[in-house]
Amino acid sequence: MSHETVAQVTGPRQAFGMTAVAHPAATHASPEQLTDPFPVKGVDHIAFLVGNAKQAAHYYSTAFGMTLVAYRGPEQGYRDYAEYVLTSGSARFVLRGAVHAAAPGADHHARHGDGVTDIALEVPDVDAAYAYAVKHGARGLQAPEDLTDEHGTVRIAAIATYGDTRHTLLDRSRYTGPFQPGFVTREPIVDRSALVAAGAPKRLFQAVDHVVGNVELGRMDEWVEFYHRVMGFTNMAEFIGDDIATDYSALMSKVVANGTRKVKFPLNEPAIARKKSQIDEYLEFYGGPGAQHIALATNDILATVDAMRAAGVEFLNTPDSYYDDPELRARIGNVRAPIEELKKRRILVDRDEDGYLLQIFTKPVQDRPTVFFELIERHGSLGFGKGNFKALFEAIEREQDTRGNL
Ligand code: TYF
Ligand code: FE
Repeated sequence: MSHETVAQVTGPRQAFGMTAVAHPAATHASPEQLTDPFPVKGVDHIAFLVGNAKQAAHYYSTAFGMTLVAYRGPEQGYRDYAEYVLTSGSARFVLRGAVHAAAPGADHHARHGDGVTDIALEVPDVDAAYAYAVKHGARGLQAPEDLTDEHGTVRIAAIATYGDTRHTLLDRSRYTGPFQPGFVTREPIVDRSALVAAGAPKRLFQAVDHVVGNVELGRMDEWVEFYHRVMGFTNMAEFIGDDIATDYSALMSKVVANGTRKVKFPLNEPAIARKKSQIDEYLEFYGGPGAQHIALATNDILATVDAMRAAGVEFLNTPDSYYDDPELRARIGNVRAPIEELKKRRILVDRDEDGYLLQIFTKPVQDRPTVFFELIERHGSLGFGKGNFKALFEAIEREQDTRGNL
């Protein structure tokens, strides 16, 4: 079976699903809002619950080049958690750790280990978004409320998604503080100016490109339907279907995206194959559905990989044969770096009708084989690297084998 059958791409912009409905309250809305039932500006932040947020803040500063900008904890009268906010371009991570045994919600960490609790979305109208979602069957976790301090107001609400994961919906357009009311400004842990003077990039990545969810066997289509119904998201054409899932991928995948295609959520479910699916492994070790990987958009993947490797981040390996394959070389044509430079770093490359992309995947970033990261540098391509799925899944399986999944 050739690579081309892995994902049947009929044009990345082609979508089906929701009929566009104007929101009744959107009287002064832009033309886009008038046709988008659930306007979203982008991913506001990703919140992680971790065992030790102080050390995680160090890791994401030293290894991912992120900048600590804000904090809240017991010092601010916030009794249960310490929370560190780090940014890199428009990407923002909130790292939260319980500071005592009875912190409400801290059992999430005992169950799941380090993981993503919240994929927060910035929306222009929190009340409209929350009302639309709940009306269409979302479980409301927090009704809209204002958080206010001397820097202004953040309006915030939250709905549940797969597993114990939530989507906070927030509007920070009337807020000038470092993150949210209650947080104080913090100085960076790493002074990048010295590194930049020595030739390191200013930032290792600029944005969150997509966030992938793993759900249980047979439930992917329900979650695709959830995002259609509750948030007006539509399918992107790239998917991994039944026909090829059992051959080597051991997963099925569909991608949903918001009206502007800025927010992209691939959803995976396990497929029955020769070995235990990587998705089953995740579900077992995470203790249920959750966020699997976060793709970070970089404009210089070569420099970023070099900097992260130098800081000790481990990436999946890709065999020499991948780069020496004449079929790949012919299909890829000219990309911005010599293929030898990509090979040296084990960076994957894929091309479709819109352009090409460069990508690489880390190994899991905690003891459990659960959450990992992707770096992606896009040059026109809006896809997810379908031509790389075979090489990628073989690399993931080799990694699974080291844990005894033979
Ligand atoms: O997000 C994607 O679809 C790609 C490919 O378990 C991928 O990054 C899909 C599933 C998976 C790992 C990577
Ligand atoms: Fe991805």
